[in-house]
Amino acid sequence: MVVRALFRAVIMGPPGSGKGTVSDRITKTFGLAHLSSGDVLRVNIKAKTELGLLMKSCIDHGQLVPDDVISRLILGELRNMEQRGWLLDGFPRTVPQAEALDAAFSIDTVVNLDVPFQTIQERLTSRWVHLPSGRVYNTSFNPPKVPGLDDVTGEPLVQRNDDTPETVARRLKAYENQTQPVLEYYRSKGLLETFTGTETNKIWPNVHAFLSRKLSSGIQEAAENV
Ligand code: G5P
Ligand code: MG
Repeated sequence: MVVRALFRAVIMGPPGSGKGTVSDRITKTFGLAHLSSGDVLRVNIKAKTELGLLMKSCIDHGQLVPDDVISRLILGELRNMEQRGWLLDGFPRTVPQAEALDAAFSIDTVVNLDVPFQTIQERLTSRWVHLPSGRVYNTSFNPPKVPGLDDVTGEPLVQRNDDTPETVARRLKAYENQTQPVLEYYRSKGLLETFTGTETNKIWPNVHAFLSRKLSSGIQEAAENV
């Protein structure tokens, strides 16, 4: 049996399902590093890197960026995190990306947030983000302490260019066509754990209980193999 010292997980769900919000709670509770593909792309866009400039129009139009580009970028970031357990958010989003991840790393579990599309559309138009850290707010659900400013740094918050109603509709279409097959891919490997609901605060206790069990069984398994 393979002894796994480091816990490696993926979080999936449609745009606006709460991946960033739940990731923040998971990483704080379980001490995992968080890597969000969307955050990595937005930091590149803000810094006007060559890659950021090339990817900007894809993202602003609600389309996925090419598999080879994002796979190279994310796998490169993960290789710099070899010594840490991590939670991957927003990648993989297509079956070829899932295969590229599988070829490089072994995944312990995939947390899937199953939130209805109607719930999502209202959320995204009231979202504000702190770009350098990826911290996410919402004017009704999770407002910043001072309107328009990040709680930790006091820096200004911005709205994402892809949070307009038309672009959100395109992102949901891309999710249906390109990302839903990834759920089947992980289900067939016995890795998928789905959490259904319309409110993060109700979904979170179930995610917390599941990961607590999963992590403690991993520690026990490792101990039995020493
Ligand atoms: P991203 O950045 O990965 P999406 O579209 O997958 O973007 P997004 O929009 O970041 O996902 P989320 O992280 O699932 O959503 O959700 P969130 O930010 O936590 O919550 C959304 C809002 O709802 C927030 O304001 C939050 O406060 C609020 N909220 C949370 N829970 C509740 C609740 O219970 N109630 C209420 N009322 N509100 C709540 O990807 C962006 C783009 O990058 C490219 C693509 O172009 C993509 O469209 N990209 C990739 N392309 C190809 N391959 C990949 N792997 C790619 N990764 C990124
Ligand atoms: Mg997100």
